[in-house]
Amino acid sequence: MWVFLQLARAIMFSYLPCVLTAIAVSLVTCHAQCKCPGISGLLGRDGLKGQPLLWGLLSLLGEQGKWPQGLPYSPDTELYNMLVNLKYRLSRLEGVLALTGKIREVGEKILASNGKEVDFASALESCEKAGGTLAAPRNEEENKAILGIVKQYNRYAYLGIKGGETSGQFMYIDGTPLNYTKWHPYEPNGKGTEKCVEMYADGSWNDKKCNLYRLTICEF
Ligand code: MMA
Ligand code: CA
Repeated sequence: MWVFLQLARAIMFSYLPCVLTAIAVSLVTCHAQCKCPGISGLLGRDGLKGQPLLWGLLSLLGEQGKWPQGLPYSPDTELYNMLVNLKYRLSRLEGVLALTGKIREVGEKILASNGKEVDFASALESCEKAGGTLAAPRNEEENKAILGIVKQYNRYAYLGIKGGETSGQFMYIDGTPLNYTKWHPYEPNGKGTEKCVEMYADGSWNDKKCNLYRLTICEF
């Protein structure tokens, strides 16, 4: 009911042209899969800035009739618009980077390679310098996404997994135990002499010495 009252008020206060433009723009901007937020994207557009009534109406309707994820109602329209607009711009940037093969998104992870083949320590260092770490698959889906990059460059890659100094057990870089493995048959076979792990071109893993040159794939 409140929605309709607001809508009536919006029309009365001659927001109608703006609403129509908003709908038109959303139809044009929203592509097949509609990854971009139609309404929330528009909220950040200049045309709708500083129009609390319309903003309230649109955000009440939300993206799928819900509040935009993680953003509580705030009377601070400018700040809210800015955040929603940032989310929208970020999702477009991700679209560009994914389209051009610069990144792969899997769940919450973003995967990327600099295309360089270096030893394990250098690979890890360049990932950390960029604010990430070496990619370590935690499930089949992530393993497939990393494999996609291995195939893209046609190079084996070091994974963010290491054999422990004392236990010899393989762990993630942060020292936590593996919750998923994809060892190639008869691997790991290095008996502690191969402390790093490489991904083969079929996505399976081999324990391997750390001083070889392997593709750097980072996760963020
Ligand atoms: C190499 C080396 C090992 C791997 C075997 C598999 C000969 O050693 O890559 O890590 O386990 O090949 O045959
Ligand atoms: Ca091995």
